[in-house]
Amino acid sequence: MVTPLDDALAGFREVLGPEHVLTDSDMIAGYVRDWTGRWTGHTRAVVRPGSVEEVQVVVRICHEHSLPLVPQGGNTGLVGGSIPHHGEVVLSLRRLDRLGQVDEQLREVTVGAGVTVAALHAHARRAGLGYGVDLASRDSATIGGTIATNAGGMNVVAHGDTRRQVLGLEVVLADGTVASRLGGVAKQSTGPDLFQLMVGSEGTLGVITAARLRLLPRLEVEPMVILVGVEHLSEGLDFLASGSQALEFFDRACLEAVIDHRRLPRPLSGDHPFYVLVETRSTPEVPDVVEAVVDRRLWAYREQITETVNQIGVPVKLDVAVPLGRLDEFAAAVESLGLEGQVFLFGHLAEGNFHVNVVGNTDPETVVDQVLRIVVEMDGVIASEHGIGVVKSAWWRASIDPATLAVNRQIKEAFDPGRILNPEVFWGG
Ligand code: FAD
Ligand code: 2HG
Ligand code: ZN
Repeated sequence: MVTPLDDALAGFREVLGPEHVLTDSDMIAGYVRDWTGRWTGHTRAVVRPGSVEEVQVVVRICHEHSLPLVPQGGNTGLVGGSIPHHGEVVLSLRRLDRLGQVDEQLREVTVGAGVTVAALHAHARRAGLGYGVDLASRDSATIGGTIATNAGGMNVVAHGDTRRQVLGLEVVLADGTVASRLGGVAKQSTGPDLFQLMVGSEGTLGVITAARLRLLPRLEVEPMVILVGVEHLSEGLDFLASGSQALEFFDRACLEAVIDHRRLPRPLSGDHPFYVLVETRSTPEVPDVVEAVVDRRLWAYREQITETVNQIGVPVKLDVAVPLGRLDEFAAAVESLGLEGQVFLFGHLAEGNFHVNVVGNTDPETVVDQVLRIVVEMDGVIASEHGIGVVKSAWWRASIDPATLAVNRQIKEAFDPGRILNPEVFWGG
């Protein structure tokens, strides 16, 4: 008997060519497992369109056969939102990697959704410009994925999150039609902005195929990077000088793990509960009581934490933020939970962001509940930059106000009445 899926697969092959419809289990393994190794899904097919027209055909076929699909970029997402949990078709956008010509006057560029963040940086640099978002997953994370998750990264304090860089998008909607705004006009006031709704929608409202992005002038002065040992995280905020490009932190457990597993030298002679990393173009005042060192290579201690934690074991990851006045209170509250396993705290200090990583814990759901309860009690946010995915969908529905939740339901219904676009994210579980 020919099933709707068999019929759809035949349609995909006809349009994309069999080489871009992967069904072999070895070939699809890297698309069904998330980056941390916490989730492994399953699918009959990974489809790899090479143009917006091909994306349209794939989505239209899924629409006609009521087949759910999961859009996927670099598969570096950390909330379980990029893999097929229930046999969804995986729609890989990596082949949409066209780099448009940089408009040096407007400082803008149009790129395909599958362009990596690193490739965009290199492209902008060749035109004497820069891109405002940078993150350690830059070699794999795609522009489409970073828009779909509203990624933050290391330079939010200076340039804002991904949303701030997006001027327009091209999006394939759930029925296969295309909505597009990629024109290079600096300002417009033409009604509600459908494209900004796509930012942070995690593949649940449309498939992003291209983006018009803001670029930055490159500054001639090389920033300096300073690492400071502190007793309390709140002391780190003193280093938030004008001209700060980044203000990051990690705890003792992170430093020891990175030194151990990545064979890096100890950066400071003393042992401190927390370490604050500042990248700045102006010289901040470092009080005599703290130990500090200046060197560009210091970024390695912060950027290599995620990979190091994965080397130690499969982590439970939480990405939250609390008001800046409550940093020490939050760190103490997490410690007082006495969580089973190894706990690592690090994050983007300037945004009150904490990445709470726990390895060797036998009850991940309880860790999520305990930490998120503290966050909500402290008026924080349960997802600071990685998104909701599957890991926080129930918490998201329970913790946002009922009116906002109701509007979100209506938006989902309007964009995706057949519920084929990444159905597990936000609404599953
Ligand atoms: P994927 O993982 O493939 O997908 C993520 C989500 O976006 C999924 O819900 C997917 O369905 C959706 N999606 C992907 N592409 C599209 C598209 N074209 N259209 C519609 N929906 C789409 N994140 C940060 O915010 N800041 C950091 O500093 C940071 N550092 C990281 C460091 C490491 C080492 C790693 C592994 C991850 C890090 N991340 C960070 C998380 C991750 O890189 C980001 O969430 C990134 O935005 C995901 O991009 P991606 O292309 O890999 O998307
Ligand atoms: C970072 O800031 C990333 O390094 C990853 O957002 C965080 O691994 C994590 O939990
Ligand atoms: Zn982060």
